[in-house]
Amino acid sequence: MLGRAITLIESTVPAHEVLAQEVLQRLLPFTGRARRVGITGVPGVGKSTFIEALGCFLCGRGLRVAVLAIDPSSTLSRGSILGDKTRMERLSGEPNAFVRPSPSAGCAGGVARRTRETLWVCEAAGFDVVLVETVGVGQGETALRSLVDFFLLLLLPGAGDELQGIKRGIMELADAVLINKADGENRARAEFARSEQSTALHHLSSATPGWRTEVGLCSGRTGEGVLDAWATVERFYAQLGPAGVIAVRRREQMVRWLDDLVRDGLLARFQRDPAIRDLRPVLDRAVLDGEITVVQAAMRLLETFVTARPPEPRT
Ligand SMILES: Nc1nc2c(ncn2[C@@H]2O[C@H](COP(=O)(O)OP(=O)(O)OP(=O)(O)O)[C@@H](O)[C@H]2O)c(=O)[nH]1
Ligand SMILES: [Mg+2]
Repeated sequence: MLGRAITLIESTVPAHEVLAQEVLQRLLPFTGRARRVGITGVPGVGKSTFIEALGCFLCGRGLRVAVLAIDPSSTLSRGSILGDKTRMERLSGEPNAFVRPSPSAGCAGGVARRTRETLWVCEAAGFDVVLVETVGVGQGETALRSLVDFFLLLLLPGAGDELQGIKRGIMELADAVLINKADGENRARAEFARSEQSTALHHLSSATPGWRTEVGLCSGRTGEGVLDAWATVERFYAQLGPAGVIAVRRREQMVRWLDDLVRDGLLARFQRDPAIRDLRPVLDRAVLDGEITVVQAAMRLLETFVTARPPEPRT
């Protein structure tokens, strides 16, 4: 049932979209009860392995765990979805776990279009923890940050910051930074990376008011540090939950999402408006020929859009 609801939500068939929103509206009262944790890092940093270790640990504690793995590669080769799934074989076999790979299919930033709603459906289905895995590729982190409470950044020991695409902006989104694969020969390098990142973080502002971003070590392979990582998440909720910080964050996320949807929707309508399509090349030329200013051209386009537009046919 859960899988079918998510498939409905991911559908781009207009009739499905209407039905999906009806389903979501009814589920809304049952949402909001899970720990929402986002996990990101460069390809191969060990996100899936870490999530599997964490997920199994949480299931062992009697918690119900949903994993939404956003799979950007599936836009190119649809087969890779299954690749990721098999990599969480152990967790997928847990009766209290639900692993769902979502193709990000052309979505900016590698976060699937419907991840937020899928997360709500998982909450309504009674999951205590929702873990969202996404590959860190620039915008992806910001998109992920906008739909989780706690944001965990995994780093590799020894790889240079540039190689890992670590930018100040991304460090500032994290509630915890873990140097992963801190096992075997990597151990010493991981220790070094930890102290480096701790120092770097001192100069950055924290992602969540009232919370200092922590840097730790872990190994998804051996399971070391996974328990500590979860203890950090629990401390985060214990410390910030009663203060209302998480509730405020969630409200802000909703309002910002509404803004985004309206803006995207307006832009899409604008771009496919027949009058705009006719006028645009004419104005482009006029601007380039120096006949009118860019501001004048923009005003004409907007004026045309709001006045001369027949109502859209319903699809
Ligand atoms: N030594 C060591 N290797 C690890 C660890 N975790 C993962 N690996 C290895 O690193 C590789 C990538 O692991 P994944 O868990 O698939 O990494 P990922 O970040 O999910 O990768 P993408 O989903 O492709 O972005 C695999 O070959 C793992 O066996 C770890 O804790 N220690
Ligand atoms: Mg993965």
